[in-house]
Parts: sequence; C-alpha cells; structure tokens
Amino acid sequence: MRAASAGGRFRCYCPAGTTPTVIRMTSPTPQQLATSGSLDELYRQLAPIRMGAGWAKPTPSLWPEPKKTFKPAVWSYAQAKGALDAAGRLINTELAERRNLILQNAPDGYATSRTIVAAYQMIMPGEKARSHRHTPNALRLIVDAEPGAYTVVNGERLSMLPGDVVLTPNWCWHGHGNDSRACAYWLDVLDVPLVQLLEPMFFEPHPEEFEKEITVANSSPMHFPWAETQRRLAEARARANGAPAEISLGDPALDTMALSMIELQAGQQTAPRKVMSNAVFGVVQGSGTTASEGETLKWSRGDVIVVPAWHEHVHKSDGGAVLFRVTDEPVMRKLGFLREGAVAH
Ligand code: GTQ
Ligand code: FE2
Repeated sequence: MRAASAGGRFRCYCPAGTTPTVIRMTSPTPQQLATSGSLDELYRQLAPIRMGAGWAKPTPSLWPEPKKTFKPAVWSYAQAKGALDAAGRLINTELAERRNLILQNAPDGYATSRTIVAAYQMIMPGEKARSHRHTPNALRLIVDAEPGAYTVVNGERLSMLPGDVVLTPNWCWHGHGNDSRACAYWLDVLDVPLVQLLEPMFFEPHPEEFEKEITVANSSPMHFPWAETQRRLAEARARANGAPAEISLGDPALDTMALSMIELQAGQQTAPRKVMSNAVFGVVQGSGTTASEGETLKWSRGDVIVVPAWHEHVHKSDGGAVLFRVTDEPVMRKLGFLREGAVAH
C-alpha cells in the first residue's frame, strides 16, 4: 500500500475490485499546503498537523462577558447532617481519610464554583482523621461541635468551636480529632478546582499517620475564634451607619482566598453587587434569602450558598444573620481581573 495525494486527499491505491478508503492522513508537505486550492482543502490539510484556522472559529476563543457556566445555588445543612450521620454508621475515618460531602455545582460534576469547592465534614467522638498535606489551600468554618474537637495544623492543636474559622494553607500538615462526646460538623472550603486547573497538585500523607501535637495554641494566625469575630463585628456595627457590618479575617487569610464575616441585622440587606470573583457563603447564624439574577435562594444556619463570579446578588434577612464569605478575590486581583460591575437600581 502506498499513500499518495490526490487533489489534496490522501487515499490508498487499493487492489482492483475493492473500495478505496481514506487512510490515516499523513503530514502534508509545505508545497502541498502552499498550493492548497480551497479553504476546505486547506482545513483538511491542517487537521493532521494539529493546526486550526483561527478565523474559521469552530469554537470561539473570546467572548464579550463571562459565561454563566456555574449557577447560584444553596445547600441544606439539615440534609447534609442527615447524610453525614448515615455515613457515620457506614464508614469510618480509617477507610475514608475524610468523612466529607462535596457540594457539587459544576455542569460536569465536582466543583462548587470555578475555583472553589466546599464540603461538609463530620468526625465522631473519639475519632481521628489522619494528617496529610497538599498544595490546595483549605479552611474550615465550624458549624456544630463541643469542646474537645480540634485540628492539628503544623503541630499546633487548634480548638474547633461553632463559628470558629481554622486555616490550613498550602502544604501545611493537618489532621482532625474529636475528644468530645458529640459529633463535630464543619464546612471545608478549598481552592482545589483552581489547583486542578493550574496543575500544581501535590499531596502527601503524614509519615507517622497522626502528626504529633507540639503545642496547644491559645492564639494562632491559623485560628479565628468566634468570640473574637463577634467582638469585632460589634465594633464594625457601631461604625456602619445602619448598613450591614463586614469585617475581614486576615488580609487576605490565604494566597488564593479572602475571608470575611457579614452581619445582617433584622430587616437589613446588602447593597447589590456584581463582582468578578467567585463567592461561597456559609450561614453562621440566623436565616434569610439571597436573590441573584431572578432566583431567590432561602437559607438558614449551617447552609451554604454559592454566587458565581459576575452574578448580581443581594442578601436579605428579616430576623438577622451572620454570613461567612469566602472568595477568590486575591487571585482575581493579583491577575488584574477583579472588576466590579454596574448594578440595576
Ligand atoms: O479535612 O483535610 O473536604 O484534605 C477535602 C480535602 C477536607 C481535610 C476536604 C481535604 C480535607
Ligand atoms: Fe486536607
């Protein structure tokens, strides 16, 4: 069999009586390309050399505004708690390194938003979840736990009480434990989808399975205790002139994620915003609604709301609420992509 070009097509010369078939296209010569007689012929010649005509735009590479790939959504803590309680009967932390429930919102699975994934996690009394480290940055918002639940971050034991936020930045060792008599439930927020996109993913289990605790921290830059947050919110409220108070935790707390707490007093609502950063909200206390682009999401304590980038949104509360906000703002800002859009009035 001998391949040859016939009018730009590559066909085999077949034995008499058989049908000619187009065979694997070989690389066209510069001369064959230069003498291509039509655009269609040129496109066919380009395919086997992995070149595409940018002007033909089979799929556009640029568009005028962000696509709405991800949708605003809400997840129920009550449902998650039920599922985690079942998982508590059905799987232990030896088998499952983490007993976590991923909040899936991507059209093709996994992620909660383009850059950020959120998950509920539960650890039972007496259990330990072994130590490991990874390049994705992570943080936790504690929802329900009694004194005795803790995370060990780089050898420091940090207590986990409701409303606390605990950081485990890029490549820090971390494991969890629970010496209390109650199951501990929290919300994990990680930049895993961003790390998957950029591909600097590294993961390592701790060589001793459970990292030894060197110290019990009574104050750590990795720990934002709820009592301190409440004190700061009260100060911010006094300065807010009737608008919702917002304080940031860290500046930013992590290289890829900025954290803040927003207090909505009874009857308050946030100013409408449309920002080029993805946001995940955890409800620390109270209840309310988030309106975003024609949808109204209802939420109460422990629930999680995601507002993808470039979606106008407003949070409202009749009875008062505190929202924990996590965004990829530091990434967008550093790259020069952080825009604030005009909002409808
Ligand atoms: O607790 O270390 O939800 O590594 C996902 C990955 C939690 C954790 C998650 C993790 C963790
Ligand atoms: Fe982890």
